[in-house]
Amino acid sequence: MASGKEKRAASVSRKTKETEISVSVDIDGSGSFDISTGVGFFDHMLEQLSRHSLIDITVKAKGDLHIDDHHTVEDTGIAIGQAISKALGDRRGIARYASLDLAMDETLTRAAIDVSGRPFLVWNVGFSAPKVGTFDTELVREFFQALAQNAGITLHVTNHYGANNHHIAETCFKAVARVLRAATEHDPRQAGVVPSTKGTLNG
Ligand SMILES: [Mn+2]
Repeated sequence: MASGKEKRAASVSRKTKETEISVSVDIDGSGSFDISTGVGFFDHMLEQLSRHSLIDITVKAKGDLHIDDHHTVEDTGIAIGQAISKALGDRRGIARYASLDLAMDETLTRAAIDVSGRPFLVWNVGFSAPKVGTFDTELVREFFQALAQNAGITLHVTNHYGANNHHIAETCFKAVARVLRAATEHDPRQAGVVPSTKGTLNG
């Protein structure tokens, strides 16, 4: 019954022939970040994820950007997901579910989450251009697929409408940040209890 007393923080280092990545997260942080992936737009998105989830996130990634951004984005998603899962431990006392619609100028995007231990991504987001600046818009999905798989979360993301692809991508990160914050928050009415009739949220 020590819920809320353990520090919900973790670090993960991951090295392959394609990428070398170190990630630290603190679930109960203040949204401070130190992010460097070598991909400017992706850094900007991960900063939104930290700032609006209030999860402190440090990312140092060195990837094979001479090929493209794919490995770096996907493997960063894997490492952040693994760090979040590790930090959440047995997920005792969390709210578990959250959803919201997030507006940004002309764009509206919905995210719904179940911090269930069961990885699943439902992705209803389309882009009208293959790139934002030099960033491949299809990598937004790749990131969230890796995050959901490795964090052990069910995540549904739907873009209702939007004209600007930068805004569409950014609302995905901000909406997921907000539901991640709400669903991993301690629920005082179920302090110390795993919020599942099955008794476990570890898959
Ligand atoms: Mn922006």
